[in-house]
Amino acid sequence: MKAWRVLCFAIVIFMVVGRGEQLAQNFYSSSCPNVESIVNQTVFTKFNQTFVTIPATLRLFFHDCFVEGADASIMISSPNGDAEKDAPDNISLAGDGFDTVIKAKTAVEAVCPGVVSCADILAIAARDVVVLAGGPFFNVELGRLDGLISKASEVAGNLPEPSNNLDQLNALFAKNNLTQLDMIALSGAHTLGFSHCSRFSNRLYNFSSSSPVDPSMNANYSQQMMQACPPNVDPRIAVDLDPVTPQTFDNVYYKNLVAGTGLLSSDEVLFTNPASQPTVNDFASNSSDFFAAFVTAMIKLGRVGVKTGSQGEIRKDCTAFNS
Ligand code: HEM
Ligand SMILES: *[C@@H]1O[C@H](CO)[C@@H](O)[C@H](O)[C@H]1NC(C)=O
Ligand SMILES: *[C@@H]1O[C@H](CO)[C@@H](O)[C@H](O)[C@H]1NC(C)=O
Ligand SMILES: *[C@@H]1O[C@H](CO)[C@@H](O)[C@H](O)[C@H]1NC(C)=O
Ligand SMILES: *[C@@H]1O[C@H](CO)[C@@H](O)[C@H](O)[C@H]1NC(C)=O
Ligand SMILES: *[C@@H]1O[C@H](CO)[C@@H](O)[C@H](O)[C@H]1NC(C)=O
Ligand SMILES: *[C@@H]1O[C@H](CO)[C@@H](O)[C@H](O)[C@H]1NC(C)=O
Ligand SMILES: CC(=O)N[C@H]1CO[C@H](CO)[C@@H](O)[C@@H]1O
Repeated sequence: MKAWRVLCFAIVIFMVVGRGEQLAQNFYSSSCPNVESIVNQTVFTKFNQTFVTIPATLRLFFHDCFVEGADASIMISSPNGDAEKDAPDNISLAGDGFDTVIKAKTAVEAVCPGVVSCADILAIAARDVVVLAGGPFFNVELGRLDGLISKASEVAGNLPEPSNNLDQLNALFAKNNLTQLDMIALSGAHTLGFSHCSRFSNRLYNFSSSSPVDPSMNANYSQQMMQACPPNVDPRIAVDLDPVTPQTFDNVYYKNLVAGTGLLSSDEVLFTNPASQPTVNDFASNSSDFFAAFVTAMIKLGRVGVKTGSQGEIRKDCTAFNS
């Protein structure tokens, strides 16, 4: 009799304390059972309009998770221009990623109003774009709340820079509970999308010398990049991060690193540093090892800084805090 009460009490406590803290694949199975197919539908429609949907959404998820956690803080628009998305690093966040989440939220709200967080919609959409590009399917953990903080000033120092060395990359990912293996696998997202010339032109030009600055870049590739990105190039010009299969989620990114055709210094360093080279070699030769490591790392990325209880809310509009 008494043990029963204690057990019931324990269960109630667990339900209250544990609520939201534990992400679950079936989180919306009774409150919004079709959420994943609704998001998938929106992502597919948007992808059918523009391929940029894919890299834009994947990168948006990464930036969201690394600043204030996986809580859709990146989605907030501030009238003062001081939200996370307003930080200098944002310039390159393609608008199509934001648009994908906003459209999916509208579609989800029409069916299950006030139930599904923007953070979860972004996590589902990020998985869907990976699948659309030919990458691995995986079940997404759900149950995040949307955050209550979004500050441009918090971005600096929390996102990796293309000039980072291996130790710097590892330190930044470790802060987010991600290992070097996770970091190398997630960098494989650069099998898709573009980089603006300014993010790697320091690898091409040394104005007091005619030889390419960065000897780890394949000489033919650096010639091509110098043509694509001449000095004083229009700052809007961007080139494929994966020059071989830019629209396919595959392990060619790692083959490129082995060949010296990684575009960013932070990409190529994964091969040139002996501490990470064995993993790059493995992913370059074994696509299923890459896919498995990528899935593991994406799930861990989605657990970063998850908000619970009074730390969050289910936003009505992904771009504004509930008032
Ligand atoms: C490891 C450290 C990383 C660094 C230093 C880095 C840096 C960059 C830079 C400089 C760009 C080019 C932005 C531009 O000029 O438009 C870029 C693009 C991109 N990044 Fe990363 N990134 C890193 C990790 C990641 C991760 C973990 C993901 C996702 C899982 C990711 C996804 C992407 C995607 C998809 C693009 C292409 C965006 C587009 O075409 O719109 N990156 N990244
Ligand atoms: C894809 O786009 C084409 C036109 O570009 C349109 O005819 C078709 O209905 C679209 N399909 C979906 C599923 O949105
Ligand atoms: C999205 O839906 C399409 C069919 O409409 C399906 O082929 C695809 O596997 C779905 N993607 C995901 C990630 O569930
Ligand atoms: C640029 O070239 C000059 C002359 O060859 C050399 O002294 C200098 O170290 C180079 N700078 C970089 C960043 O490679
Ligand atoms: C550059 O291209 C030429 C001609 O295709 C080839 O012979 C040479 O091996 C390439 N060099 C490098 C460093 O890949
Ligand atoms: C890839 O690695 C796995 C073990 O991680 C192994 O079972 C598989 O045979 C390897 N595939 C290839 C093509 O080497
Ligand atoms: C990392 O994991 C620890 C232990 O689970 C957790 O307390 C911490 O909040 C996590 N950090 C982030 C940034 O998610
Ligand atoms: C696309 C976008 O929102 N760009 C903004 C990024 O932030 C700078 C300020 O740092 C704004 O000037 C851009 O308009």
